[in-house]
Amino acid sequence: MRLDLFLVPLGLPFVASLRDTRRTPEDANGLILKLNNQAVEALENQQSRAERSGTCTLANATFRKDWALLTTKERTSYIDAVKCLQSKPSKSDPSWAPGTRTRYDDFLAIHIDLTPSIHRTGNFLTWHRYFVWTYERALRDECGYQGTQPYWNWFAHQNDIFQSPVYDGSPSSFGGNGEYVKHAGIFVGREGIPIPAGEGGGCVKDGPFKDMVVNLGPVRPGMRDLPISPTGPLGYNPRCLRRDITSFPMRDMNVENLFNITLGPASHTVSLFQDEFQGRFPDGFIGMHASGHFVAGGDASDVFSSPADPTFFLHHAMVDRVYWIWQSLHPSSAKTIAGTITMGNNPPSRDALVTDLLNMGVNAPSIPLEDAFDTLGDTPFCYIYI
Ligand SMILES: [Cu+2]
Repeated sequence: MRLDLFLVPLGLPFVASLRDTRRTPEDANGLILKLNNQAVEALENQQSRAERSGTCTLANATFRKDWALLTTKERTSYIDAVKCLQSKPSKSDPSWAPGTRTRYDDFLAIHIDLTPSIHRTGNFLTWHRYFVWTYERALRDECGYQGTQPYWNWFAHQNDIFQSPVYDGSPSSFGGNGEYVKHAGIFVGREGIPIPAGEGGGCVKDGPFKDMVVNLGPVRPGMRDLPISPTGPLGYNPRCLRRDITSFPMRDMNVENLFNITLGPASHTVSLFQDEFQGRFPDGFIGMHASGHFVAGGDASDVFSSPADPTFFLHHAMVDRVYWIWQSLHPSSAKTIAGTITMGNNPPSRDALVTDLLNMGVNAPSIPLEDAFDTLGDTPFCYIYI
């Protein structure tokens, strides 16, 4: 595919760097780095033209970084903080979520409970932005973590996911594959796009989360051989963390799809952007957001209980990074939303509003959706991606 055919006129400041982008269209990793730089430049330009204001600026924002670029010590401190959250007692009301035992479960529980109203909805991007930020804050405030929320760069180690520092099974990773369990494969969405079974499927067998106990779910696992929780979506169902890591969904993490949603035809409106990003399952297109979940298989393949796998938060930081890039490069659309308040508008519902509240349960106060548009300014947030 010739990417230059998709180039669309943008503001003048971008022209030179876009030409530069055009010269390396074969490499998604090269493209995302250039886009990230352009996003920072765009924010700088907005700031210098006084189009941006507020207490958080580029000068005092924190940086969210690629997991691969953290030192071993930094990775270990993040992992230690996650394990700390998994050891602190839950704050959730047991009459609402009887299965929660830990602070980590409090995050899993609110995601399970709200799943039908936070995916393929008008609030998908902003709700998950606030969710990841709230988790980052809990790691820092409740578990002494000094760093920022890292992201999993999808565009490295695509052909050999087991070499990724996220999944290489080392003590400074999130562990590798599950034990081999024969199963019928993994299926995406109600449409059931098939992903072939890999060499895992059972309990994660190495790394820091080998003995992790998952207390809630599964609710609707894509790996359909996983038994659904007998105690209901928020009931107590302790078990190991399961994975079937596969490179198969990485085929959608390519330069064409990245270009399409950031600069190409699918970048022109938030509706096109988010739909293409989340996948078009009836067309058999998994898309980058869903693909990142299905790489890990197992518990991560369940749209409800995917945060059971701690890699969820690295994956969703990357989703947020792409959203942040798109917003920076498309300032006139950056504060728009599209979609309703039910998953894929099923059942049919009203349009989402920027005044709708983003609900984090016990994890943080609810905020209006419009307060989550910007990661700088006068919002709860104060970060950029590098
Ligand atoms: Cu989600």
